Amino acid sequence: MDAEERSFDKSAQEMITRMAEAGQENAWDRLAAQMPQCGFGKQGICCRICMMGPCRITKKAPLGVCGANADTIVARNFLRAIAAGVSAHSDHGRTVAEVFLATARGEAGDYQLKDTVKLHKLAVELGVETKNRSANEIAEDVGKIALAEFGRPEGTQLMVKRAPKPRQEIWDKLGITPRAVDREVTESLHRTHMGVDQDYKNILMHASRVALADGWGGSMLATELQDVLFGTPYPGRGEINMGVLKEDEVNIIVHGHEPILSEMIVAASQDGDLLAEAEKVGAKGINVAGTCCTANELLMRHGIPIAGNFLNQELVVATGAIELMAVDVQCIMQGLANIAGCYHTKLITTTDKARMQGVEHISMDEKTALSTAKELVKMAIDNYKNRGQVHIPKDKKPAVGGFSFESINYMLGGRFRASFRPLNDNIINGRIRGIVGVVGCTNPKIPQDITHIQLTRKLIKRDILVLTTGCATIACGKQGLTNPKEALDWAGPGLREVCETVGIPPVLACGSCVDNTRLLVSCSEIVREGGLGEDISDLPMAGACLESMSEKAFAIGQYFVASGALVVFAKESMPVLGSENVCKYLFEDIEKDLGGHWAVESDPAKAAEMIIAHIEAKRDALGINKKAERKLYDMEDRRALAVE
Ligand code: XCC
Ligand code: SF4
Repeated sequence: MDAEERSFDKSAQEMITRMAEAGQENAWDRLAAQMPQCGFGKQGICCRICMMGPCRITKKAPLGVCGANADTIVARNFLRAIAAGVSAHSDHGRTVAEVFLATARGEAGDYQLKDTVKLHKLAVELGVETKNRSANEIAEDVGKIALAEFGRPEGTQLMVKRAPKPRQEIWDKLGITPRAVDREVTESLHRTHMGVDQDYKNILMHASRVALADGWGGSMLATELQDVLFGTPYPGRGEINMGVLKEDEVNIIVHGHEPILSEMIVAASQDGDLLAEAEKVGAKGINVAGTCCTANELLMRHGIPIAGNFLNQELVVATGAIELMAVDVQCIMQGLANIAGCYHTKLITTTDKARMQGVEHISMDEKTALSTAKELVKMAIDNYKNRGQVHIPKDKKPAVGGFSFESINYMLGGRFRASFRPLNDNIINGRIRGIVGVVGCTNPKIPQDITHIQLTRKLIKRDILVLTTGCATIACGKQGLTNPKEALDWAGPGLREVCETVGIPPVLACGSCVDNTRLLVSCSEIVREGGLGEDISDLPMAGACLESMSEKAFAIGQYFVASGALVVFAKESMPVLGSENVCKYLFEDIEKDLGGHWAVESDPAKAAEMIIAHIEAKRDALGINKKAERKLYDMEDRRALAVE
């Protein structure tokens, strides 16, 4: 397979070719070796839940040994995948809550409460007394409440109160308002144990509940507490792609998800003594860059450069320019150990729950975080002399990150009247047709980044504001789509006008995957602001991820659906097609229950049309598509549309 078929990104193509020449293996090669992949797995009709199995559903054998049919098996597998995704996000959230609490108690001296304004707001929301109390006292109570959310013995998640009232009522009526995060995950495993829940609709109803525990629980808490600890993001400049690596500096990659680690490495890399050490070994400086969601966290808050997304992780190491790669949790390919072994790169695991065979482990804990981070930076400096040949692709693009809920509010409304009103007005008057979240991963089954780019370009061309998170953000960033200067050329006239007035790009980088909750909060605020219906399901909005690979993506997709959105995934990454009933429910009937639904479409152009049709239908239903305002496309518009 050519490099062009593997990635849309020129610098990735360059590295893929080089790796092939050097006989080095990457995810695409391992995918090729896996072909043909298991057809049962693809359709979700393989069950390994008990030891009477494994059972596979065929025409000849339509039932498992226990009598389970395709509907049950597909639904169970889907629920388990969602529960795993929820557990990943929420365990991240819990870690943040623990560090937050330790910081409040003065037990984690290297961390601070950076955004006390947000702390106060959160405290009021959670019913914590703020009068005559220090930030630390308030934070201790907030931290305790947040930490308790994961295992609360009774009641439901507190953050669900942020959702529009009618939405909360739908959840209550269906009995799916999420309780403790841990409880919903545990119940998912219980229900899918052999011989428990065997009604596919009932199983899928719990899929919504456990996913809501993530979106309006674990992930939302992760985002909120991270903002207080590390600062709420505001727009700032950065750069994206492998060209951010420096030939003459010590390069450190932080990879994974929890800013607990990466924030400290950034701090350590600015330490005067360590900078002097770097100079001593002949390096001009210490360059920290990120990959995957950790990269998004750092771009959002510090403008730290991003070296690439999920499928770039091995390619980055193959530049030979990385002195040290520190990883924590999630989306870390085991293949990294091999490729790091081909170079001088030190790969270091830092979280006790995520170790790799044959890889050095330096345990990071909140009490000694900065000194551990300094130790890592020192290791990188010492390793600089061991560099061999280096090949760094030149490509990089300027990017703007930092679009939190707060900063969007501020950018749109201004400091003294921060408000979503201008956005609502522009949606109502049709300059902006709607909002779409383009989110998620990259997957070697699809040329890297291509769907994110093509879908995003099509949407902004049709005056749809795109909010992006996760590896999709990095894909967009590599092509200049998160940079107002370049991206506005791709935007339709209405969207362009609004973006130029406000000074934002048409594609807003909103952060990591836990930060998808910023989209939920923004949607709720749009509803609250008025004029666009009573519930999230009334909004002209949708979510899409055509390159998903992770179980976390299912969790995100399901909580968006359960919050009332249309969510489009690629056929290749939706392992439910083996059950017609499950498909019918997820793709159609679930809308009657929850107002949102799933759809599958692998072609980004068709996905764009599907989303646009959905948005226009919502606009019609809201009565904001008055006939006179409908614009007929003239020749010039048509030509502009044909540009690709
Ligand atoms: Fe992982 Fe978060 Fe997916 Fe990227 S987008 S591949 S989950 S790093 Ni979250
Ligand atoms: Fe087979 Fe049923 Fe056991 Fe699944 S639970 S492996 S379908 S016997």
